[in-house]
Amino acid sequence: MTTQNTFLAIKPDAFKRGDTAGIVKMLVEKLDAKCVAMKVYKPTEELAKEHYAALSEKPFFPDLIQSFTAGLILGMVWQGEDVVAKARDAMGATDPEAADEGTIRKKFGKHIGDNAIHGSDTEPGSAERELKIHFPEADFTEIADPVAKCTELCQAAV
Ligand code: DAT
Ligand code: MG
Repeated sequence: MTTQNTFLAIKPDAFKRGDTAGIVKMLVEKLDAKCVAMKVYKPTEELAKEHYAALSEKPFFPDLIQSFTAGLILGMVWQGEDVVAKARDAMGATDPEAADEGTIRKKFGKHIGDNAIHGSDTEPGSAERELKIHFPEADFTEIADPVAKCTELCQAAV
């Protein structure tokens, strides 16, 4: 078991609903990991297309890019043992209707196109690729209270 980093992001729809702190609280409770970076930003179309490049041939790709660029997101890096898979478990299935009780997408997702949170998948190299896209500065330091930091950043952004 080695320490990993994963990229997680609260998507624009959930950000707009004011769900950021509630989701970060669930990450704190479920991941047993450190949050080492957090920022609020609005993805450009270029960034969104690079982020979701593997899905560019899917019929839902235009809608996906539209929704990911529709507003602010809370991007985060979490670090810990096996954190990529732990975050996928905490998120739940891609479609909130299929997600297990107690998962983030079950609680905060509305439908497959509005599923509240992104997390790197467990394929080798996936998290590293996304971290380079979203956090090229790679300035990672433990955030003592991720919920408080989230509240501070989100209040300042709106
Ligand atoms: P995940 O976000 O669980 O890793 P994914 O990488 O397969 O899922 O897809 C990325 C996003 O694309 C997903 O969060 C929501 C959207 N998406 C996936 N499948 C979809 C579908 N069949 N219809 C509409 N949107 C879809
Ligand atoms: Mg994915």
